[in-house]
Amino acid sequence: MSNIKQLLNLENARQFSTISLIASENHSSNDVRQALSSRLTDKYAEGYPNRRYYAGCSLSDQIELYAQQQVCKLFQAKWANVQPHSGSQANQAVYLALLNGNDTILGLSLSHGGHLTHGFHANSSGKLYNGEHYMLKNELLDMNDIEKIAIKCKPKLIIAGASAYSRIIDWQAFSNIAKKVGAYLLADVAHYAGLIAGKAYPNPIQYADVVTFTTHKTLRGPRGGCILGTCDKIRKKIDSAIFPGTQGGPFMNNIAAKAICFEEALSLNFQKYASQVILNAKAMVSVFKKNNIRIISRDTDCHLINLDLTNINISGAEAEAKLEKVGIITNKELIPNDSLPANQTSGLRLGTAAITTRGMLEKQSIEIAEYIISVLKNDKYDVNYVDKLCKQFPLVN
Ligand code: DSN
Repeated sequence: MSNIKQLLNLENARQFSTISLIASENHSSNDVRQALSSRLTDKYAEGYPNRRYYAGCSLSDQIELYAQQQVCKLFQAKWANVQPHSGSQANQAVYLALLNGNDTILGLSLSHGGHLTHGFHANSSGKLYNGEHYMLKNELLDMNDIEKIAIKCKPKLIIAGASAYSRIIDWQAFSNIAKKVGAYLLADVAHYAGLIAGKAYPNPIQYADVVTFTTHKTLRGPRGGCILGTCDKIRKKIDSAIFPGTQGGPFMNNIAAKAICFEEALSLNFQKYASQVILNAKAMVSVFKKNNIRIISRDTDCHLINLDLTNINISGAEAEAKLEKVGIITNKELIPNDSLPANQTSGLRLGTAAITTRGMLEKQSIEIAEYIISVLKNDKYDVNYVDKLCKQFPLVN
């Protein structure tokens, strides 16, 4: 058994020498990772800026206020809570703030691309609250259908957002439905946050009562969560739901790293990055379509591509394993109305956030998609392709 330092070095080497197409992963900058390993990891700062339960927090206060200011600027929000340790804890705090036990929440079904925390029965969101779900219709969000379901189940909170939906989400239409049925609207933009920050995907801030997201996916920051809003009354409830409601001391090293990621995302370069992420995903889609591999929801408007592998007679689990052997890291994914169970799946989810961080453009995206098809179909392929590509596009920052 290797010691932990060896294992860390091996993980470094793994990331350098493989291509991550996991839609929820990215490669953070050196500055972000340096903040994570800073001495702030040692600091206790329970509470909020200027209202802490420990001494020695004046620098922590400045860092947290700066992170809040940067993220508000990035998303045009009025307030931010940058303390959530994860996206799940951000959502948990929203529910604690706005709901009573057993209230109804309405979100996209997990089996159609939703998230565990959107009311799935085995998650606390489905145990403590009554989780109702809408499904995709013809593999798209159908706002008329969602409205009918909302009228019928009278949710106290509607969740818009997904883990595996590749098209534009109509935030305004969700807001209209929420208003009509007297529900709060939560926009969970974990997947789309970086694209929204880079002005390449619509921002829900003016339509949702609360916006939650993770900072480590398309936003390319440290692993963590964040909550935004525009209404002061809701802010108070959210702040107390995070601390003391669901969390103790904030991870100040993580908050500093979030501040750096928000700063990075405010740059013009990040806007170029966000647009390129989508161009790369679209380039891949064109190759899959040409090769008769069905794209769930027909196309992509973001970093995400969901493939239906039925036409090439391979399950998502088999495809994931086969691709990992050649250095391409992906994840199996249920497709809507999948005939296979969740540990097999008929689908594979891909995302272009991490390869775009490495500097890859449409040309490489097309090549990678063609390579994936050859591997999955057992056609002839160059076993050294990934290694060469990784050397050509190293992790530099
Ligand atoms: N597990 C994340 C994803 O892969 O989409 C969501 O939390």
